[in-house]
Amino acid sequence: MSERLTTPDALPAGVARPAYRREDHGAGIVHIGLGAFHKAHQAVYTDDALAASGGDWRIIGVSLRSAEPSEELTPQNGLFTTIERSADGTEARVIGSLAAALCLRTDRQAVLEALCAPETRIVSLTVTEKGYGIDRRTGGVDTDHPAIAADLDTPETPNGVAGLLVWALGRRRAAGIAPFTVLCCDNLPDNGPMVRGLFVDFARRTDPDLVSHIERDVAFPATMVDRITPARTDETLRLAEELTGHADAAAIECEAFRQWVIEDSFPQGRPDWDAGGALFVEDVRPFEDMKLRMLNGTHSMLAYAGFLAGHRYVRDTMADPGLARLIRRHLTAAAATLDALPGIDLDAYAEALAQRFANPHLAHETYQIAMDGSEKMPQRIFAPALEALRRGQPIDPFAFAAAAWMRYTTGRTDAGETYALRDPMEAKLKLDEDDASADAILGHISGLPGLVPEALSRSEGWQRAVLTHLDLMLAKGMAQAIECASETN
Ligand code: CS2
Repeated sequence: MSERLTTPDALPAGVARPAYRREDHGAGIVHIGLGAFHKAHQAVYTDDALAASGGDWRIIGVSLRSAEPSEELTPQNGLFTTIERSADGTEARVIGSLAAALCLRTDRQAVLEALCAPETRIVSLTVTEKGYGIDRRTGGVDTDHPAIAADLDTPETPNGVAGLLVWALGRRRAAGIAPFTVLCCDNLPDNGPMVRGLFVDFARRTDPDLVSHIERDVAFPATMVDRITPARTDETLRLAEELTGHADAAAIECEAFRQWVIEDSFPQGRPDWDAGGALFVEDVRPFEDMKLRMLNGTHSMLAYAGFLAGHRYVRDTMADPGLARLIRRHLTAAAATLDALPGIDLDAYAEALAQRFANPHLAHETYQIAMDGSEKMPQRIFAPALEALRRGQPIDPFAFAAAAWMRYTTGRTDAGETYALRDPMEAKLKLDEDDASADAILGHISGLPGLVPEALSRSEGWQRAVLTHLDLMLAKGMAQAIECASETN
């Protein structure tokens, strides 16, 4: 076993490393959700910003529950390797922007202090769609969400995102410290305003005096984030060791492509993320819609259809001629629901996505993307389906995607093997009987509150299209349903 990665000094020539002295830069960001995506994305942009323009902008990474990230990173002084994998090759880069890695459960005091510190000017978030506890119907808190329910009960000892940050904003205000900017980096539509709505509602229920402060003084810039980052495997760690000559328990792998579009609203300042290629714009919404509908929507479709057709990785779905046709069809249909975006060629974007999905060096599991469908389908599939309906454009691609997801919620493959849905609504989504009809499944899921928009369910064309696909998927299996759908279009 090689020596553990603890300093950027003794790395082989081909490995990029922080182009700045880490100890010269203090921390200015607390990031919540210390997973692979943060390490592949915001941490890399911040590394570029520190190298280009300096500043006290290193990141204190926090995971809310799992102590694993801090156990991996702390012995490495926060250093970790990103392995970029593309058709052009495999490149390792050691990232230095993390100043510390903490876990709320085990380092509670240190986390609370970091959130209240005047030096902390940004709190960024990647806690996944389900991490927030947003009631999509009201935009406020979902009182059934475990962390929301617990924190509403005991707001002085918060453990969830809303509870923790509203508490910290209250503390800062009482101490006369300017609020931090809240930077949501999850794949939610209009993510900044969405999180503001959540925090405002949480404050209304726990600390009403804080409501106008949050509404008036706290910035919640919206963002579009993008970098395909598969879950780490033993192969990732092996590759990291081979490339860097060091054992790295915190290494991750990702594609070479990355994109970040951010609303430029940072009253307390921000790192020079432009240096890493981030695009600052006034209105992020069109970029978010483009990415959520084209990349993520297609991802969800190919994940459900692909998983059930026996394809383990995204790259395998692109090697299945029928499914590849459906993937391209979905990209086109999703693009047709968007307004023109100055400077963006949607055909070229679609083509680039197809190439990214086909990346032969990325082992991105369809089962990983299939997770949390109830949190993803509304913005990825149902919103563009409604828009297509409104514009009189084809809805069949979205109906196919919806049917594939509904088929997936049965928790059984065509061969009869069972699998966990890994969805916070797992118990509600699944029907009791194993051989439920397409009609019964569609009726049941359409009836669950806050999931399928009513305007969509009321459309006869939509119902008919979903039923046709779902029926075929149940009767003939996913492989045949893919074949059939890809031939008729
Ligand atoms: C994926 C995303 O797992 C998923 O739901 O669609 O994680 C996707 O890989 C990223 O958004 C890419 O930026």
